[in-house]
Amino acid sequence: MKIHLVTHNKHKFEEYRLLFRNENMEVEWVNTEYVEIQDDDVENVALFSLNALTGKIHEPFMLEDSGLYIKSLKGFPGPYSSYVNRTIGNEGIMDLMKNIRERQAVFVAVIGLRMDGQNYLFRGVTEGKISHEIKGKKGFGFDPIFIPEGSERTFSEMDIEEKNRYSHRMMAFKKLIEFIKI
Ligand code: ITT
Repeated sequence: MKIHLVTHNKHKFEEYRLLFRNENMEVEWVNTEYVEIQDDDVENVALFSLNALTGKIHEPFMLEDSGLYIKSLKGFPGPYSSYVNRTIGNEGIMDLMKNIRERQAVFVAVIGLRMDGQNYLFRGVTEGKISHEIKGKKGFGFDPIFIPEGSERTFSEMDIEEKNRYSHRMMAFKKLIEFIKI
């Protein structure tokens, strides 16, 4: 079975390509424009997008909505991660956290799958912390400021294989694969 992955983000696609390859499955990148609503709940965003794309993309298809939730900032930027990343960026988050010792954060990914005329959601979570400085050159988005639990390095200091061992994306993917393989 080949799954179509709808995303604008080529890094996301690359990470999924390796995850699928390890399962001997193929994923095809669909870089299509679609409206992403803003909602406090990432699951709602994913569901809305699935419905908006139904009939336009070959099934089975999937998309993923993710966000970074920083505990001391009451979960900010969460569902607004994309906007915050584009506007204040990692420097802005470093500034917001300058005098904050509590660095705990979680990365959340929700995969929306459209298969056999139905919608399915799979959530992955990675616990970790916000680094004290921007570090690393690889990856994208908040990778240079996020250190997953079990490591002392940011996602940006890891290659994709290593990031995939810790990531929220991998956690959601594992649930997707378990479901598909039944
Ligand atoms: P889509 O086209 O798939 O929506 P996107 O990059 O807009 O691509 P999201 O809306 O799901 O993806 O991501 C929200 C924000 O969180 C965005 O700014 C990403 O850069 C960031 N993000 C998501 N996953 C990340 C990861 O694994 N590492 C670093 N930043 C990540």
